[in-house]
Amino acid sequence: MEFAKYQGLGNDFVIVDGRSGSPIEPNGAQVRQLCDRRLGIGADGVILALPPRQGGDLRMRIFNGDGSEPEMCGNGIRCLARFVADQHQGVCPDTLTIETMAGPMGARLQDQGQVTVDMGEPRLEPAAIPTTLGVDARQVVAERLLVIGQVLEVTAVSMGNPHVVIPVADVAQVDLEQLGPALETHPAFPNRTNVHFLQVLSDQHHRLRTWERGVGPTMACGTGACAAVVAARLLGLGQRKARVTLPGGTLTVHWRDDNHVFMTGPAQRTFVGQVVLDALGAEAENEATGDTEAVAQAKAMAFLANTSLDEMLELAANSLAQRTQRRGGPPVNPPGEPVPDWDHRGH
Ligand code: ZDP
Repeated sequence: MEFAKYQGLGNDFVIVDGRSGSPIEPNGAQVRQLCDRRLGIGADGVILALPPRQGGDLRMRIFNGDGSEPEMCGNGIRCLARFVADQHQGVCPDTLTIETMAGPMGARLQDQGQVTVDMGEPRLEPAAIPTTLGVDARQVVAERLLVIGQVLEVTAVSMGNPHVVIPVADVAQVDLEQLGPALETHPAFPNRTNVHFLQVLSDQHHRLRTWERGVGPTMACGTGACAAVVAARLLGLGQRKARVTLPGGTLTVHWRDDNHVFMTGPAQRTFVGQVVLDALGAEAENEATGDTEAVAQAKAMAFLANTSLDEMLELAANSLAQRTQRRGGPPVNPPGEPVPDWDHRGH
């Protein structure tokens, strides 16, 4: 199968052209392996270019590295627009309408490898995120949330996909590996969420560190940069137009007065090649369904993040008691009583 690799600020994607020929439908295991930097090609996600359904130029599907399918992807859509332009031998229209699960997005090819995307309108209602925070509110701004023993003030924005933004004094001090997954899988976000820590450099320039849903820490997140500018504005920390500096570089975001968010940044082809799909079947054979592992992992993370040590010990004790009783052994002793030596009775 032929593929191209593109990157935008170090957020990298395998792009497969499914605009002609038979439809392609990768399973979760195949996506994970394509994204694996040793067992496959290596990428943060896989993007499919597909024929349009609603009068656009093409349709985009995107998969995260864990095999899950998000609604939208900002860096990915810039990469896809550049991919389409690179495929064109002759003149390519400089504006493309790309259909996504979050609606049609307009992408304009600019000079010097830059692409501007009309990312549509942010959604702020709790149900649109979705989140259980601020149920009766119109928006979720600086809501307090307990995450692994810390109270964080989170602002939630949907750019088609869910984001939470947390202002901090210094993003370098944030323990992303701990807080990222705990927030991603927090029960307050039923579809999980992308997580961003925001440092205000000025009212027109922010620094962002991202933990992406279904991926982990990435060099950049386009939808996240848009969500961050919207959140900063809602919090009174920034203007509607601002630069956002991510580990991989800087995007320009403009939340216009007509409520549309425009994002400008680079997109670049890094290589093209062929991948042997037969070699990608191995992991798939060991799994009943593509999503099982991702979902199980998310549940485990949520459990770990949101269960106290005492609760875990109690659960473990209960489950030991149940298993012991199923095996016909004596009930497990309440704490403080001596443990009988029943294991030698032929178990
Ligand atoms: O919403 C999600 O699950 C994200 N991981 C999708 C990918 C977002 C992306 N990094 C972006 O730039 O918007 C591609």
